[in-house]
Amino acid sequence: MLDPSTFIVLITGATSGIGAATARRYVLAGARVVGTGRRTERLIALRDELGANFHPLEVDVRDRVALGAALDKLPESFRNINVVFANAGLALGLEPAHAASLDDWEEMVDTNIKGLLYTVRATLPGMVERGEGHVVFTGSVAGDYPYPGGNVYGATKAFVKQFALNLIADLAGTRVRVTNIEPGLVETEFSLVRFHGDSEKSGGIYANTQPLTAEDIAEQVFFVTSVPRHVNINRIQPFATCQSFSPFKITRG
Ligand code: NDP
Ligand code: 8X3
Repeated sequence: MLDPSTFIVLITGATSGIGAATARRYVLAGARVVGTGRRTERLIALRDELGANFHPLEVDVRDRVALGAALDKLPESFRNINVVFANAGLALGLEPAHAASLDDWEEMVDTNIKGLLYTVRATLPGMVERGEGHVVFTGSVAGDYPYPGGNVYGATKAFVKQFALNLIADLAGTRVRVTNIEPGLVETEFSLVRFHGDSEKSGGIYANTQPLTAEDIAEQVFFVTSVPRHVNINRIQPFATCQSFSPFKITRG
């Protein structure tokens, strides 16, 4: 397994959920982590908790200019990023397509697709030049399986899945690895965000279940990046044991 103290990790969406848990996992293992998000106070709290090996970077991934500038200004000891965890993302709404909000759709596309692309494009050349690196995405089961109301969210994650595979094709011979992690139900602030802050609705999603935790996913991110350099795990799809599939819905009459 690789020595985690050699990792300089960029995590987008480190202010909450999977990103925050992953930042903790890496720093506690001895890595240096640049953690991004829009909520500065949360980044500062993480810095207070994790110490100098965590570098907070307040930036909105939808702003490609600001993202590029912020990464260019990183202190020397955080500059040579060799693990990029492009994780920032969100679902907004669960309405059917004919009733969904176009603003919600645009924000998901801008964050989950374009923000992820900006993150990759800003960091990939350095990793290719240095001849090592790893790009990890937070995809989703929603990129594989349709469900009512998953319309644009699922489509953004299908984009991420295919982009990951195409990156693997482009990066052949560069020693830069790519993994798409595609979780099922994970209890984070995800549903609270999806339902625009309605905690009753979001609580209902996890009621009487044992969902995956953010720490479960963090462990898997850490694992896929720690395996020896000749191993590339293309995809991994962790489900909660309580989660499964439904039969096809057939409208009769
Ligand atoms: P959280 O809502 O807890 O975390 C989302 C993170 O994304 C926050 O840190 C948030 O930071 C960040 N983020 C959102 N929009 C932006 C933006 N425009 N710029 C910068 N950061 C942004 O949810 P999760 O931890 O669950 O979500 C992380 C990823 O996991 C997402 O891509 C999600 O789609 C995916 N996922 C989640 C699953 C689940 O069931 N929870 C299952 C499968 C995939 P801030 O608001 O401070 O900017
Ligand atoms: C999050 C999982 O099933 O809510 O990506 O879309 S789901």
